[in-house]
Amino acid sequence: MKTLYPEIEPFDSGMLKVSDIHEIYWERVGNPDGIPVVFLHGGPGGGLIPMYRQFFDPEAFHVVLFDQRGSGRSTPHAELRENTTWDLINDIEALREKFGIDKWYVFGGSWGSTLSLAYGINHPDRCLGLILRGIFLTRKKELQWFYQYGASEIFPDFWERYRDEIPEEERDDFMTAYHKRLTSDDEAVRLSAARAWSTWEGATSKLFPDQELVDHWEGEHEALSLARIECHYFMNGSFFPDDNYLLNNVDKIRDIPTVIVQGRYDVVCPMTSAWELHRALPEAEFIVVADAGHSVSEKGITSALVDAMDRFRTAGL
Ligand code: STX
Repeated sequence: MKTLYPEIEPFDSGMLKVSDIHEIYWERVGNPDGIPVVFLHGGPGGGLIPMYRQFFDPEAFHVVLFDQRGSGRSTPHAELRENTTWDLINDIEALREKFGIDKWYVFGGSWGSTLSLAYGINHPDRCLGLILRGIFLTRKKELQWFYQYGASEIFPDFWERYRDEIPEEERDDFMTAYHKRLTSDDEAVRLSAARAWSTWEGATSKLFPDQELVDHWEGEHEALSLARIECHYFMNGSFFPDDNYLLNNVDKIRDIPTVIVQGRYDVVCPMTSAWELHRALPEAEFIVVADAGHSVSEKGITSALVDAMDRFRTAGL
């Protein structure tokens, strides 16, 4: 079983202006002359936490992490304008160019896997490899499962708060009902909806629910960006041209070394999507963690990810 590398501080960090309104926070950890990696966080809207720096041998890798538009320390906070998947892909390219990187490993879980796949499909020549965890293709059936009906049957206790935020007459379409509240002019309405939405995800992310994770997503700053940005992206089909965009374009990434890590009991992003990706991309290494849910901090998932990067380190040197 592998564990995280020790806590580490960035050797460099800053803000990059990426549009008339947005500036994104970025940081670099590890060895500036090492093998480049870009880290893509989840949500969208989830932002960085310091633990994300610890999957990579700091002597071997040069890791670039950033808060996606509206997330974490990026400004303006929880902003939905000029905030699409295509904007994020362009931001990844802007960071790559800023640091003079030719190609890099792309490491992402959950929404980070969605964005990694979309980036790989559009910029395959820039990818040394893809490390994908908790596969999320943001298709209607995945959103329906988590936000309308399905996961509700597995976590009926936590579901109540998510459900009760919305009056009965609007419950046939939770996504639309939440979108209305998350974009309301009334700050109290926005925040209450954001907390109900975000804690649902926090509560269901681990095989064994973790109150600390729920409390984290109760925070005003965290809840507002995660809920508003997720709902905005999902209402818009993640801005993809069609529901099956990622699987339909998998040929474009076929030659990129890829590792897929999936918790068997992932309720946020059920294993079917990882399985369908595996079937469409049998060249990729496919690792099912037998005793894990969705969270990157579950032991088996952390171990598989650290091990994948350790193996790429050897291959890359
Ligand atoms: N959201 C999937 C996702 O990207 C539907 C994700 N799941 N949990 C997270 O992100 C946080 C860790 C940011 C809560």
